[in-house]
Amino acid sequence: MSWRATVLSLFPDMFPGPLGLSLAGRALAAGRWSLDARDIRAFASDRHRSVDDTPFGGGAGMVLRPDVVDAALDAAADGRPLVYLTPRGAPLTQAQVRRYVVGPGIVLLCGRYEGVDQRVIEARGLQEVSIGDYVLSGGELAAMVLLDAAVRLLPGVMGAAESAEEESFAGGLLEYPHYTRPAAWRGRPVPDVLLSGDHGAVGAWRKGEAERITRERRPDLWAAYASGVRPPPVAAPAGGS
Ligand code: 9D3
Repeated sequence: MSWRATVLSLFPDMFPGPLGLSLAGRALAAGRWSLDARDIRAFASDRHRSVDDTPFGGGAGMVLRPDVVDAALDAAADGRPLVYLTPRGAPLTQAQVRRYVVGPGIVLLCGRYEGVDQRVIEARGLQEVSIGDYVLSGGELAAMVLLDAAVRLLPGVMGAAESAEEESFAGGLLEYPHYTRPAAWRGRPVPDVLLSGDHGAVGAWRKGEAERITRERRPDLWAAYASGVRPPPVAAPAGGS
């Protein structure tokens, strides 16, 4: 009984896309999660198979019909959260991704055009989620982003080493810089402390760099960190070896 993702889209052929490769693709092949991308157009009821219509009140573009979207949701709904990807949704967070992952899976509705009729959003209690303040051409890439973030957290998908690293990183700071061989490259040496073998000094240097980078790039994260607020520790998954 693995984690199940159903995607409702007018472009189901976009899936699995990048989710069929690398970490997510290996987990998919291993049966740790499943992906079912369905065509919303299959739920159209008229002979022209229309899924959208002009907005009441006028204005540009088209709106997805509530009856068609409702039929598509009916065919997928089984208690999993129903999430509508939309630029006006609540910003996706790592905490929300963790909540999705501890459940049985997710149903993702991808918008196109101007969006979905408001009545079906309310009638089905859709959770509206955005992946950030920039404009995409549809919800499909946003759905893939959410699924990529979720799948890597499923038990057994990431190695134990990476999972442990994730925990130690969860300190509310951005990552420190990384270096590997060669020790000098194009006249740029690796910081001496990293070659010193002094693990205490290395740790202190990395913490200082993480703090500097966070202060420079993310004043929001820096303010929380500097005020002493720490992200809550992430619970270990049940049933892991
Ligand atoms: C031209 C229509 N826009 C008026 C301001 C609204 C609009 C609707 C749908 C703009 C883009 C889209 C398509 N985007 C998504 O479906 C989407 C999205 C996004 O664009 N940014 C961040 N997260 C998301 S989640 C879904």
